[in-house]
Amino acid sequence: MLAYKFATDEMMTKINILKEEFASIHDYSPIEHVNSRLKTPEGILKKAVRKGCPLVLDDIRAQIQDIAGIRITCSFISDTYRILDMLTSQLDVTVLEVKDYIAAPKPNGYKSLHLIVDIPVFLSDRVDEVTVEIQIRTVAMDFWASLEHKIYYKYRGAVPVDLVADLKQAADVANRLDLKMEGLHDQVLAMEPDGHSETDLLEIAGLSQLALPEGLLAAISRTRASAPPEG
Ligand code: 0O2
Repeated sequence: MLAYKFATDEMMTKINILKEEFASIHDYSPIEHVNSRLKTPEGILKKAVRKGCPLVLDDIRAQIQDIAGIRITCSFISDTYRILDMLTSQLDVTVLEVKDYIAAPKPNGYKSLHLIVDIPVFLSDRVDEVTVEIQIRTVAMDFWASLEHKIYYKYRGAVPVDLVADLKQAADVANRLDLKMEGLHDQVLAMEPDGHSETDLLEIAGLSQLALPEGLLAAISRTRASAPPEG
């Protein structure tokens, strides 16, 4: 379990670096929230029994791929694929599987991108390749999945037919919201290609007369724009 904890910590560092880099350089982060969890030994055993996996450590390690789990929530669908590309292109990340439940949702309406990777964990006497599952989805998909998960557990899997139909309908509504928000986001981006107009720079009294790099002026302008009003 310790190796899974270290692997989670490593992946979380990678994801937080991407998040902070985006927020600082691009003034926007495709990542809204990140959280992680380790499956409990009881949860691992239950899943092993459910999947018919032999209760032997090596088999469990190979077949239960979400012992270490990370969930990334994004604002827009395009961001989920962007994050997937950024993580899968890192040299020390070995991609085992990508399950695209956004392009091909589960019959109940579940949508999410699942990325299963191996990551090296450097221990005192060896290097272990440890599997981590990363679920990447939008806020709307996450909202739906959390509620569906609660309902599923409340009814111990035997969810009444009406509720199943309502949940499917809610998943469709969430998808329409995602598409609408993405469309609005695209419109805003098309209006302001770099998010800051020329006049922003000129409004910085005095600074524009100095021979400062344009990028620095833009950064100062952004900081001022995002600062709360004085007084
Ligand atoms: P928990 O309690 O969240 O940990 P497979 O090996 O592909 O046959 P597996 O490993 O279940 O089966 O893979 P899958 O389908 O990609 O699911 C992995 C995890 O995704 C699940 O873990 C859930 O967290 C989530 N998930 C998958 N399907 C659904 C769904 O329909 N609704 C919700 N809310 N979450 C889902 P666990 O261990 O099943 O559950």
